[in-house]
Amino acid sequence: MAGEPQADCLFCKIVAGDVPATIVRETETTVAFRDINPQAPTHVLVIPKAHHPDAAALAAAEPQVLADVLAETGRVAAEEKVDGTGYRVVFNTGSGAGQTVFHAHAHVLGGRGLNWPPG
Ligand code: D5M
Repeated sequence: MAGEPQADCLFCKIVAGDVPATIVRETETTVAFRDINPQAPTHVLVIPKAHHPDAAALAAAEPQVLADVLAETGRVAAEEKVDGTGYRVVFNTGSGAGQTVFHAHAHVLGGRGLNWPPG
């Protein structure tokens, strides 16, 4: 069923506490933790606790939780003190766009200059 934990999902295991992560924020519906392979001085992932394979699926199934994820990206940016200089929120969606973990997640990247367009 949509939203149920998936046994083979790495981020569901982080939500369950079965895989360790450096958690920086948690709400009723979301978890934020540091990316294991940071691409910027601040690189935090914000995920819904519920399992949805990507942001589009999350938007379709639980739009309020997607709003919660987005609200959390702003709070992470403020706590990491990158909101003043600027930061980027990215949802890689589909393997062609670089998505490797198929549990919806927002990347929050900041703390250095960010080029546009992205690669
Ligand atoms: O982003 C998936 C991201 O997930 C990628 O930047 C690495 C990160 N990752 C993978 N495993 C872990 C663990 N165990 N902890 C923290 N971060 C992790 P994507 O947009 O799917 O390419």
